[in-house]
Order: sequence, then structure tokens, then C-alpha cells
Amino acid sequence: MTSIKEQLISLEKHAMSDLKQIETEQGLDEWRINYQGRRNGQLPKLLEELPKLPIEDRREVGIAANKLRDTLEIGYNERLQEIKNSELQEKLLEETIDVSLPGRKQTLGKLHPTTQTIREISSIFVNLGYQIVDGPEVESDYYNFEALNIPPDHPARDQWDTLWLDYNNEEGIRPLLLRTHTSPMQIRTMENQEPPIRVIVPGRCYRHEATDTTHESMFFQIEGLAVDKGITFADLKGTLYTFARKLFGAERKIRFRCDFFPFVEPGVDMSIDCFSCDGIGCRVCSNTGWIEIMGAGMVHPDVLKRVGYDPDVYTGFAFGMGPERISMLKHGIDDIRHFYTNDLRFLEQF
Ligand code: YSA
Repeated sequence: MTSIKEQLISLEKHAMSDLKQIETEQGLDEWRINYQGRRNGQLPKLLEELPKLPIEDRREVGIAANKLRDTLEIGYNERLQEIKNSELQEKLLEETIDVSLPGRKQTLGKLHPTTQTIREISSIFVNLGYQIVDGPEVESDYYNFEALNIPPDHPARDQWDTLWLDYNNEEGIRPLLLRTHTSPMQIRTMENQEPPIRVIVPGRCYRHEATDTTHESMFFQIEGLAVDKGITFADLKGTLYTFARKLFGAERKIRFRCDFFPFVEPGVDMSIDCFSCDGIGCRVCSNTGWIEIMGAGMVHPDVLKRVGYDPDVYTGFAFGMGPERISMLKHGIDDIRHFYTNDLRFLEQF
């Protein structure tokens, strides 16, 4: 039978070899209970044999047993520290940031193509001395039609299919509508200031349209108005020539043809020679060689009178264009509905 001393040596060997295999704090606690646990721990169990030894051996075995207890305790603490360190190491590794990875790309927003066109057009007029003004989208019948020489039942109202508002006007306020064009701002501007006037009015308009490739029920217009002493049709032509060449290129030819708008006299539509085919005729210009870009004219004397200006003293010109249509021409966009369907494949191209 092996002596207690030999058993202590063997116990130490096993305990220390087991200790090396332990990877967790829980495993370490189990190890401690196995070797040192008060009730069934291997060391206390072995020491139960101590009183049975001859008296002269007890002291020596007692010293060896105490030494082993210290060894196990030191081993336990060292291993605990190692485990804690390796857990920390793992945690640090988990939290490590790989600075060699490329940064996350920030997607920058862009201006909507209509806004880009409006800004481009506006800046040309601002450089010509025009101010940008804003006006209400909900208008009265008076400003949208009557003040512009379009009384009720005038056939010209048909051109502007109107969205009327269901508005209960107890005080007899004139009926409200969504403005069909930006021209009402001609009246509002003239009512509020004295000449000289040079303004442009970019803004939303609404028409009860069946939408198609060139018509939307909500679209933008840019109105222009210049009123002063001695303004003539030559000023209108010069201004609009300058604008069209700045926007479409210095080599563009310009054509004016008579057109009818009740609030101007004379009225014109302005076209540029097709920049796609240089006037030969192609799909962009419907084989005419010309592209119509706006309506314009000399402000009608009755309109001037209505806002309190003397038409014998003051004259002026006005114009109105659709920025989406201009954008379509510039970029070869074949359907106006692309502008407002929020399709990123379209929007990201601008
Ligand atoms: C004319 C003479 C002036 O002295 C001043 C302004 C004007 C323009 C006038 N108020 C007007 O609204 N004319 S318009 O009905 O021909 O529209 C002008 C432009 O708005 C068109 O050339 C087109 O570019 C755009 N537009 C009209 N209806 C549209 C539209 N764009 C998209 N969808 C629609 N439904």
C-alpha cells in the first residue's frame, strides 16, 4: 500500500496537471472543490488518515500536507489570473477596430433636377437685375383670371383646366382655386410696388390635366415681369435672347411668333432652333427644327390700369415658362412624369 506521503505527491501531480487544462472560472471552482473541498475534497480526505500514522511520521506528513495546500492555493490564484487575462484579451480583440478598413461612404443628397433647372434659370435673371419673388399657390379667381383679363365665361379659361377649392365663403370672398399659372403674381407684384419692376416668380402650378409625356397636374412655372417707363418689345426680345443663349448656348437662333394670351398685347411664343439637330428637324423638335420654350408679350394696358399704373407712362413685358419642359429638352428626358415618381434610378442621374 502506498504511503500518505506518496499519495500527497501523486495528488499534487494530478491537481497541477488538471489545473493547466482549465479554461473557465467555473471549471476552476469545480477543480478547487474536487481537491480542497471540505467534505469530499481529495486533500482533506487524505488527511483524515493522518491520526492513524505513527506519531513520529505525523509531523513530517503534516508539513508536506500544508505545503501542498499552499501550492494548490497559489496554483488556483495564478490560473484564475491567467483566465481573467485571457478573457480580457478576447474582449479587447472583439472590440478592436480595424483601422485599415475603408470608411463607410456617406451618400450626399442632391438637388432635385427641377430645382437645379429653376436655380440655373433664376441665376441668369438675377444677373440681369431681376429679383426672385414668391406667391401663394392657393389663389382667388380674381388674381388667377379676372385681373388678367380673363372674366368668367371667357373661352381662354378652357386653356387652364382649373382645380377649384371647396371653400365656404361666408363673407362673399371670391372663389378660391389652385393657381393654374404664376401670372397672378404679376398683379400682386404691381399692386404692392411702384415701377421700376423686374421680378421672376418660380413656383408650383396645378391643372386638372390628364397627364401624359408632356403634361403633369402639378408642375412648375417661372414667370417674369419687367415694368418701367419706355419699355418696348425690343427690351423683351433682347432680354429673352440673352436668357436663351445663356441657357442653351451662344449659337442658338430665336424665333417669335404671334400667340394669344388675354393679359398681353401683342402676345408671342418664343422658340429656339433645335440644339439637337441645329434646326434640320429631329425627334426632339418633332421635325420642325424649332422648340417652343415660353409664352410672352407686352403687358396689356388694361392690366396696367387695373393695378393703378398709367399705361401712357408705364409699359412692360412678361413671360412664363415651364422648367420641367426646359429640363426635358436640355437632358433628353422623354416623359415629364419621371420628375415626380421619386424613382432613384432617374433622380440619381442629375
Ligand atoms: C404668357 C404670357 C405672359 O406675358 C406671361 C406668362 C405667360 C404664360 C402663361 N401664364 C401660361 O401659363 N402659358 S401656358 O399655359 O402655355 O404655360 C406656360 C408653360 O408652362 C408651358 O410652355 C409649359 O412649359 C408649362 N406647362 C403648362 N402646362 C403644363 C406645363 N408643364 C407641365 N405640365 C403641364 N400640364
